Amino acid sequence: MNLAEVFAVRRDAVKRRWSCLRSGIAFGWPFGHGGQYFFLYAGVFLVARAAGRCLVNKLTIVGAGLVGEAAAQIIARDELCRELVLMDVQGELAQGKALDVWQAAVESGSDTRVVGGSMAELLQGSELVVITAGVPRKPGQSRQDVLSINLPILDGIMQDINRHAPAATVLVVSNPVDVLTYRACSLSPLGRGRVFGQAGVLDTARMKCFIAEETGFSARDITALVLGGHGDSMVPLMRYCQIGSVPLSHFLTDEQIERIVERTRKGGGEILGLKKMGSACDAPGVAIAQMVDAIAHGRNRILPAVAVLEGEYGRTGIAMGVPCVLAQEGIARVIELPLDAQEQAMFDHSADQVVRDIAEMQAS
Ligand code: LAC
Repeated sequence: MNLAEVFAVRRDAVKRRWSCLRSGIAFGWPFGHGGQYFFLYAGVFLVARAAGRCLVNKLTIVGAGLVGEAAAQIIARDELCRELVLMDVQGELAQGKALDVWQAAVESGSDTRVVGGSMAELLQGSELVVITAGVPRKPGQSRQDVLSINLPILDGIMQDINRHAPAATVLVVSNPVDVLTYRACSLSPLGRGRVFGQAGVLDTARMKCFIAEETGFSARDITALVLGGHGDSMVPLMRYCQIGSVPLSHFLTDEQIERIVERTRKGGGEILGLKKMGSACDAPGVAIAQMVDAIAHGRNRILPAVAVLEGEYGRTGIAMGVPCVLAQEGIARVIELPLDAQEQAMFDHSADQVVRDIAEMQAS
């Protein structure tokens, strides 16, 4: 089902409930004002629910590993779609996790249905597909080191999407995410607005966390921004970070800020080094769910996303983290921020690394 059809379904649901509301008021008439008001309030509630609930009918997460499962839990709990599919080459594992996630969601009062399996046909009718499949890096490896394993996996998934869910918006999460997003976009007819990646929401969350730790202030009041490739050369833009609308430099010294920048750049590696058996999964899961929420509700949020650049920041033929307007249709706009000379140099350094990684992918 494409988005226009989803809207048609929502419109019909609203219409049906509106007509029930009118019949309810008529039915309540003989019971006096009490009866009418009861049906009026119940009807308004149902119409509002029909209009405002999740706009995604079917969402598939390909890859039922720890990140896919963490994202699934939030997506199902928050009813961000009606039907959630967990797909994995290990079909029974996906089925088991789907049951577990579904039962947890039911406990939270959610009506999202969750199914699992391995068959590509499960993608049929998906409006949004999140790709988390592939191997995570091991301690000491860079994200690019898992390219040779994850590239053929992504290629196969894109083939399945093009066959079974050709109109689906695609959110790439598997690493190396910049390279794989570029690849996915080049394999899809939908363009960069509908095929993009997640990295910056996670990197920004990490930076907010470190700023909260260093200052002792509530993370709620912290706004932050990380651009560039999802690697150790990512670009935390400290000039755009604020706490309660006050620039960060008001509270922290240059040395403290530099420490936060370094820790953010290596945030994924820090967790991997400690866990040893696997990389981060909970925060990436929340980051995915935030992007899905922005799409499902058409919120027009400004979030960093891995986007194919078409001249922005002086770059083409590359995908990397930039601030975007995330709307119902996907990326509605890439926001080009004015960078000072130092920021532009950091951005270029990060972009050059991604260019090398993409060249390696193309040569393989
Ligand atoms: C991280 C991996 C998931 O940054 O890319 O934790």
